[in-house]
Amino acid sequence: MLEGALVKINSDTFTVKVNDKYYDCKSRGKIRNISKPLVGDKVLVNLGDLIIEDILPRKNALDRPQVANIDMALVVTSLHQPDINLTLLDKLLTIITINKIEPVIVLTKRDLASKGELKEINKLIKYYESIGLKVFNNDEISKLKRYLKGKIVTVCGQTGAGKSSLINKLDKNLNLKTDEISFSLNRGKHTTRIVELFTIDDFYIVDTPGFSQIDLDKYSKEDIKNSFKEFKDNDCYFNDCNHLNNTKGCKVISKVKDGTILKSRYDNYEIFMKEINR
Ligand SMILES: Nc1nc2c(ncn2[C@@H]2O[C@H](COP(=O)(O)OP(=O)(O)O)[C@@H](O)[C@H]2O)c(=O)[nH]1
Ligand SMILES: [Mg+2]
Ligand SMILES: [Zn+2]
Repeated sequence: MLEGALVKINSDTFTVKVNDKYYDCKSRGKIRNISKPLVGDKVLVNLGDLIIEDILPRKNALDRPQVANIDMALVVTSLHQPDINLTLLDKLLTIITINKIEPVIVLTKRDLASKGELKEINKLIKYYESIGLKVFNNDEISKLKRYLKGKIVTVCGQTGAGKSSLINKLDKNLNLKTDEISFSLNRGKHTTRIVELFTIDDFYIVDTPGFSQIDLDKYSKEDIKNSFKEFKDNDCYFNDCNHLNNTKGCKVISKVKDGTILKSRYDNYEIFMKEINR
């Protein structure tokens, strides 16, 4: 058996890259307790009968998009069409961080924003950078490429934000369809959803259809709290302070009041904490 990378799933055909060659394989079905291999999985294949025999332990696995072993996620965020949605942005940052993936913000459609809006956006960018995030514009392609070197990358963000367009800019040969409502082919009985990891220069990237609804159900309040990096190292009166009420000397809340912590970040934190009941 040989080790390879699962780079494409088209219905029940799994394309595995072994030593730079591609093999279309089938899966044996349930492997240990994993129901289905995911794009990004490292797998052991039997090249005699083209069967995936085993899935190596995963670093992480996401539901939306369905991918494994991701190092970085580009949170593609348009300023207009669709309008920037800070709650969705923060939610994606939270989910990605909890899954031990580095989130990277990529802003698109700056050309559709007014001067005044760009001024506000620049303030936002400064804030996100101050909490340790990388922020790129979708025209900073060579800079972005250098940052993705050696990584397995996914894109995420709303439908229409410019994810496929961005990947096309990263690799001029790809020609991914843009403006696609859905990745489904053969609508109807046999709906096929293709997930594919593209090799570009020295990194891998997977395109995914967009979404606007995601839920935080499977995460805990502790996870959510820890994903807000700027809330850490604030010695609130209570060590286990959830930063949700102001009566007991909460340093986070006082920093929101004095503007050190961005109000929208705190508001979204409150929304997420209310959304889950654990
Ligand atoms: N004005 C403008 N349009 C863009 C930009 N990036 C992408 N688009 C357009 O936005 C639409 C949706 O892009 P697409 O890449 O399909 O979005 P996806 O759904 O996130 O994959 C397409 O018509 C693109 O041409 C941008 O920076 N500026
Ligand atoms: Mg797309
Ligand atoms: Zn607190």
